[in-house]
Amino acid sequence: MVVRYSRISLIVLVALVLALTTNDWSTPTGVRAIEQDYTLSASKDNTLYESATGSLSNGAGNYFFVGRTGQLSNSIRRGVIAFDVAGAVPAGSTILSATLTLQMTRTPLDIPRTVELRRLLSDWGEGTTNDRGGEGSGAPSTPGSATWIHTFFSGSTWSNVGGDSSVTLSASQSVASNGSYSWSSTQMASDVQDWLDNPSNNFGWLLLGDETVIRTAKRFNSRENGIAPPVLSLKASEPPDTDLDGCADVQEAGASASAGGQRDPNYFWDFFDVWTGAPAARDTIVSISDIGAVVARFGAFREPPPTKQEALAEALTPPAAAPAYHTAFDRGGPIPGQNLWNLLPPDGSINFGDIDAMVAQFGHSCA
Ligand SMILES: [Ca+2]
Ligand SMILES: [Ca+2]
Ligand SMILES: [Ca+2]
Ligand SMILES: [Ca+2]
Repeated sequence: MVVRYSRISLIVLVALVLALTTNDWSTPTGVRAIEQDYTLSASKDNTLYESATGSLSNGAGNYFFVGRTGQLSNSIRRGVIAFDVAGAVPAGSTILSATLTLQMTRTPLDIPRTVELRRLLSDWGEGTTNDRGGEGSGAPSTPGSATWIHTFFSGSTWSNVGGDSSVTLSASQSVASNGSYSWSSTQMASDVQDWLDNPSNNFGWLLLGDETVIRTAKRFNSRENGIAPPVLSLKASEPPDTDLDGCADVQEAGASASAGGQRDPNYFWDFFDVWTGAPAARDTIVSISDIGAVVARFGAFREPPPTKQEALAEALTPPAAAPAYHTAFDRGGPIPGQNLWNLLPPDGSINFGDIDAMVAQFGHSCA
């Protein structure tokens, strides 16, 4: 018995040394890229009403406007709208497409007019102004309102009156009579990607109508409108999990160990989340269920220990019922010189060392 144990230990040691020296266990088997759909409501919207003093706004109104009214002066209207992308889409995702859908509900003429989207380059406020009636003329600006000259009434101003926007066109759409209209382009997807990756750059879009002649105005339902408010529809691929251990690459690179961080995004064995439940699944949290599942296979072993290819292929496959040996429930103990929960690959035996390893990761979550 003693002899046999020593032989296993020797094999295990050799396997570990081999694993450490070649680092061959880290080879990823694939990249997860699951597509998800997101539907975002606007976080703020408003109208910039042409006014040299910035006296007008309508952030809490039911509508916003683009183009020009029939007024002889101060007829220009521009819409501003933003969406909290980083609050809705997981960090590290790739934006595949972006579509803005607006309901147009009033226009003096059904003539088609081009409505452009351009990225805003300064932050701005919604304020609390709530115009009455058709809302085409605006109402007195309240503190924090975006206006023709203000980003935030009355202390902060745009660099350029009428809003600071990108010279790059994000999208354009012809808008004629009342109805639903959508804007979509690769530039919009790229805008949204930047807002996800750098939320401090997210000031939304400026909406520009035809400002060459009067009576081109188009009125759109705002986020305060109970009917058909603005919607930003996104398609995104989830952040890659190169080693398929359940923690996204960006999570593994993070600082918080309990949030999946301080790990290797190319190494499967550093997150000890095992198959639990029926149907068996890895739920991306190391919980009491995981410890129970290891305990249920306590004492199971395989001799000789699994090779790299066997171990990884098996770990990614739902297991047969306990107490059979299965590599997902096995680790080789802490990696020398690293945190207790940074673990070596399966050593072929499910024992106290594995329970210790799991306890060291208890509560760690990549959900
Ligand atoms: Ca991973
Ligand atoms: Ca990993
Ligand atoms: Ca789990
Ligand atoms: Ca083990």
